[in-house]
Amino acid sequence: MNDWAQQAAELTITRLLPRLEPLLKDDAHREGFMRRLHMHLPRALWHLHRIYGDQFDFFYHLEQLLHTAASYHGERREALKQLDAQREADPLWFKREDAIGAVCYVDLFAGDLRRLHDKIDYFKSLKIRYLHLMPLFMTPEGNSDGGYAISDFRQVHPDLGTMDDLRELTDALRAENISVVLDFVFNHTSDEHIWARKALEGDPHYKRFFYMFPDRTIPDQYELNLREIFPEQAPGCFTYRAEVDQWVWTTFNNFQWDLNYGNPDVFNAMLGEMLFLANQGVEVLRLDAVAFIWKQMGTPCENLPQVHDIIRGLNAMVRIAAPAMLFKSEAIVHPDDVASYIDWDEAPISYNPTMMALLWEALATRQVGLLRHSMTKRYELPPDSAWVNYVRVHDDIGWSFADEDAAELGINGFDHRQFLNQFYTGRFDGSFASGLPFNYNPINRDMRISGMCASLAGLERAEESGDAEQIDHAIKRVILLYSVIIAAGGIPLIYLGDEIAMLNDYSYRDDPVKADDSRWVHRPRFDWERAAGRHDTATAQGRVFTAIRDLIDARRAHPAFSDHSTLFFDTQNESVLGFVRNHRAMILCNFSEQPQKLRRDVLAAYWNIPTATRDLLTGEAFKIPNLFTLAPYDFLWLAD
Ligand code: OTU
Repeated sequence: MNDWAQQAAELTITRLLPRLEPLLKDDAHREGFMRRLHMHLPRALWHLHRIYGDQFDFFYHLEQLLHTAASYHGERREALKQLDAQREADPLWFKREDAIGAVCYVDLFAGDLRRLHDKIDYFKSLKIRYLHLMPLFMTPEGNSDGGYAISDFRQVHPDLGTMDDLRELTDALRAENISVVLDFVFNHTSDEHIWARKALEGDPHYKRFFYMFPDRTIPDQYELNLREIFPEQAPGCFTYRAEVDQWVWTTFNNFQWDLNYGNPDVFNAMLGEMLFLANQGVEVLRLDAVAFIWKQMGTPCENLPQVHDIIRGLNAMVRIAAPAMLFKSEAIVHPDDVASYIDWDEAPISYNPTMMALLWEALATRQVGLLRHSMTKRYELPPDSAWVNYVRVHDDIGWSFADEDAAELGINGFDHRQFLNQFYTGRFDGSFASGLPFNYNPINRDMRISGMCASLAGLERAEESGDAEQIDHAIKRVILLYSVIIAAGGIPLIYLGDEIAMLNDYSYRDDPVKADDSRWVHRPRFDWERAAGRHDTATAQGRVFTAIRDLIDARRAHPAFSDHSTLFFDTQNESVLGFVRNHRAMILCNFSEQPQKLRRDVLAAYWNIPTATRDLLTGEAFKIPNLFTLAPYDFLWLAD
């Protein structure tokens, strides 16, 4: 940004103000809007000019954008404007030790939006502060990619309720200090979205909302460099539509049409959808498949620089109109690219897919080297941003660690991924895991893994064999992984069902709509009967639930767990992960089924050990001996 953008923004405001006046005149919060307009428009203008500056009617588009921002601000309810003020005063709420997250499907967890009210006590029992509800909008009948093919961003799927229900729910959750997170599926719409339908009718305005080609010439050129995301169920990146005799860009399934952000009308329309959701009380938007939103011939069309301009432009506009709303990026890509989206002015929070994948890698190998090495290099973020750490979500596990990180330890990334895939599909001798392959690509032998946390951690096999020690180990593995994400800096995200150790659900195989997508194996209906046993520590669900609840309580009780610093270090034991939090707490986690020895003098090199240390999980004093043992899959949280 420079003086030019500053001056251009001021000129734009002066010029367009008369046209914004009617929208703002009854707005009690006009002043705040104007203050933020002066503050953020230069930024918006700078980024938008980089991508749309060569359009002859650039300032017309800018006027449209300001119009969109002012009108949604005008419609924003008083309660949400108060929230705006609150968040402006305390923007980093998501970095506190009480920032605990959870994610669930409305239908699978509660039935519908109204019945979700009855589950608020359950969220409260886990001290949830951030609740991601999986896509809940209108979709085509049948396969809708689990809700990620949206036909109308302003209509709740009738099976789940109405927009009024959603608003009521966000109000009820906000009253309990729970922020609602929704997906913003903005790389594509379903082919039943009104824009796609108009395009199919041949409407030239809406044809430009998508990428449409008269024949295969250009698609073939693009495809030379494109990655297939779903090579099994949706090979290729383009889909022929006879209605218009055109090839449509469809990165994901053939019914998911990529939006064309080269067209500023798309940017403006999507800003409107975004602000509409903000006005329903949504506080965080998960930017789905963010890497893919800009295309350029001769490139893989992922993580291009223009993607950042678009997100930063949207960020600036949202700051003006609905500053309580935050972006979270969903980029399951190379760790450098994951990091490229994380910034206060872009996406302040982001999934941490590298840590997720490497937690599973460490469990399989019983070695924490790669996890430690990658996290030492990559954990630190700009101070006003945070990771969302997770063990499982609704998607597959992709082994998206950096090959160069692996090579630095003498590990061949390709071979290691082959091993991990064998291990987690249970084909590797001695594996404890029951996972399923997801989208094997025979050309590059790439594959991802589906499965519930507890099944991948060995509970399913152990229960089948009835081996008590194996059952015990499996339960401990689940708890161990959650202990890492709950202790680490950022928002720990519980994939609901994991906390009661739910297992794989193979019933999707009988449903023709789901059968070819193994991710459904880890999207079971929440088992409330199993949950009823969650306080009984003689059961698997009881052990996992109480452990996770206690970890959350321990985290909330100590300032060492706000997101300030998380320093990974070498414990001099290849099976034990160690990290120090805010210079005040030390976490030690044994990733093997063997007891592991640790030395006080090694730990003391990374942590100025206080005279009186406490085990935060038992609450008791713990004097660190010169040499001590961590039991199989055990962990310690030590602090002053
Ligand atoms: C996201 O994930 C969603 O989380 C998926 O559930 C959707 O199917 C998909 O977008 C389409 O909307 O391919 O396997 O590299 O991997 O964005 C998961 C990033 C996915 C992609 C990721 C995508």
